Amino acid sequence: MSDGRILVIVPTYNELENLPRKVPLILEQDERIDVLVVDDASPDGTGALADEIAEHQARVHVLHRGGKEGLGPAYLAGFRWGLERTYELLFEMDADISHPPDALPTLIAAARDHDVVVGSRYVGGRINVLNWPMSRLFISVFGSWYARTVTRMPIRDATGGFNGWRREVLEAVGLERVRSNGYAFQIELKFLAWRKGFRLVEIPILFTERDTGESKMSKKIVREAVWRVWWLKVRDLFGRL
Ligand SMILES: Nc1nc2c(ncn2[C@@H]2O[C@H](COP(=O)(O)OP(=O)(O)O)[C@@H](O)[C@H]2O)c(=O)[nH]1
Ligand SMILES: [Mg+2]
Repeated sequence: MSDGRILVIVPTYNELENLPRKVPLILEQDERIDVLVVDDASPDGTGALADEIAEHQARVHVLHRGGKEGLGPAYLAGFRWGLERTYELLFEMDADISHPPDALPTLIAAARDHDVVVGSRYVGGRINVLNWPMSRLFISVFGSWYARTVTRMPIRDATGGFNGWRREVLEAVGLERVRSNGYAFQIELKFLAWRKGFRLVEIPILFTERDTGESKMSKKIVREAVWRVWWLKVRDLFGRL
């Protein structure tokens, strides 16, 4: 990363309370940062609130989509929006409090000599998660182990959603081939970058469960991740990446 512009993409679905808290915290981390909110027509009016924030803050942009299509398609739309402009580093980040904005400067600095910076809950010999029930923690830790074992990708937090991508990575992986929708989306994108030979690094972050609003995690999202890693592996074996 040189002095290039940075885009932090925040997908939203019913995040009325979280969004206005989160956006200023992101912007204050670095003056090169712009925020793009990608809202899937949230019934609670998050999209309209995002427009209002953008009206008062030139560094905030909003992409409205027709309906809830999942995290993957929302991020793909956000990445395309950023790549059409001059952003050099593009981040994914939840609208809730779970991904700490004050980790951004460390992640941005790490992107100077890496292509993908992964905000990771599971490096440094610790599990850095606060306020998750054991069941959720188990799914996440087991899921990361499972993804790592099946794909052989040396990333401990494969499903994590707080990641920064240098523009060249997103241009090289071929976003049009990305199919995953939920957590599998995070695994797929990291896997593609890794297989293309890009340099990934995990930086420890402390993940705190949201204090307001609802998680969109579902059994369907977990089921998708379970079969997708095999789909990735097979596609790779047949040289179709
Ligand atoms: N645009 C859009 N955002 C979504 C969708 N599903 C989840 N999100 C957002 O993606 C982020 C992560 O989802 P979240 O429910 O926090 O999942 P969790 O952190 O795994 O519990 C949050 O900012 C959500 O509002 C979706 O279908 N479309
Ligand atoms: Mg979340």
